Amino acid sequence: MTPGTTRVYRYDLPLVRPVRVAGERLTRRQGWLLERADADGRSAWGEAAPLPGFSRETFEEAGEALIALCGMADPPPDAPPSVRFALHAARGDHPLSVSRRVPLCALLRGDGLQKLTHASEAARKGYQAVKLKVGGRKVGEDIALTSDLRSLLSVLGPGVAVRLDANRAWSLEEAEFFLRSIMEEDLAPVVFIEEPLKDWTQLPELAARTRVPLALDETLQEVFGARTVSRADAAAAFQAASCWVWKPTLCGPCFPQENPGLPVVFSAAYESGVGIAAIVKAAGEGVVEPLGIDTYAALAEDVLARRLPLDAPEAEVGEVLAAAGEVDRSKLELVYEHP
Ligand code: OSB
Ligand code: MG
Repeated sequence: MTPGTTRVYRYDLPLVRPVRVAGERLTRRQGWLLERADADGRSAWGEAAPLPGFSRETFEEAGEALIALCGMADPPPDAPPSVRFALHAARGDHPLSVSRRVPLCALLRGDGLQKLTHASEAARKGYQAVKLKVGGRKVGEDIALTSDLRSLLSVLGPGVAVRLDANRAWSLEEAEFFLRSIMEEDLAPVVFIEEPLKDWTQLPELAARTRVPLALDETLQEVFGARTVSRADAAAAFQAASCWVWKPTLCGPCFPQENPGLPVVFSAAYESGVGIAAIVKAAGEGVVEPLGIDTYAALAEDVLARRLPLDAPEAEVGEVLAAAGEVDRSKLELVYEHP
């Protein structure tokens, strides 16, 4: 690589409205950007933005690790996942196919009624998938809302798939009750439920008792991101899963060999446009499942000069990467520069 300049910046962006993640209430989003400028002045960017409530590394720890490691081409495997993601993206290698279109999933927002309104708009616009968060209300209310959503979609947009995500809210009994209740109906399809169980080691038992496909998210973060669970210990849960939800900020950038050919959903954790574009780029290299990057809509401002073109059922990888190349440095605070 031509010698150039490496810079680390801090950003702090307002959200459209506060978001609840893992019991934390976020009103702003903070993170770090890495810029590698080559001798010709071309820059490649990466982002390290640990998500409070999810990431094990703190914001400060990520910044320190990014500055310590930013000279390396390949970070050590035990570096924080958000930092590994930033370093990988800032390598700036070209994607295999920039002209590719990737489908997007709409993350349903607001209270119950607003979620249904959002879903009907998404169906009208042609989205193939919508995602409903469950587990945060009484199980009976979740069953009713899921049923209302699926009834609506079965009328409005045949072909709109429903994704559910319980973020490990339930006991085995609660999850079984919920999944059996929603299995009885013949409505818009539930393609998977992410992480229904408080105790992820019971996933094989739940899979044996129910038929709704199970997707892994937090379990992958623990195995590949935080590395608090060994691959061997996760083997049975991997077997029970029908889909992997992969968040590069929380799992690390590189999709592991262990995936036994299951569908992969690339997903976001409220990154800025720089991180979101890196996810689109990774997904554009082969994945066809609708991307879970609608967290981008929660940002009231971005670090980019113009917003990424993601407010549609599909995104063009090349257009997203072009927009992500124009970083607005007035939104950034320079914290490190070398040489
Ligand atoms: O559990 O999937 C999650 C965003 C931040 C933290 C956790 C999660 C999410 C999302 C992203 O749901 C949106 C998506 O995956 O479609
Ligand atoms: Mg999830």
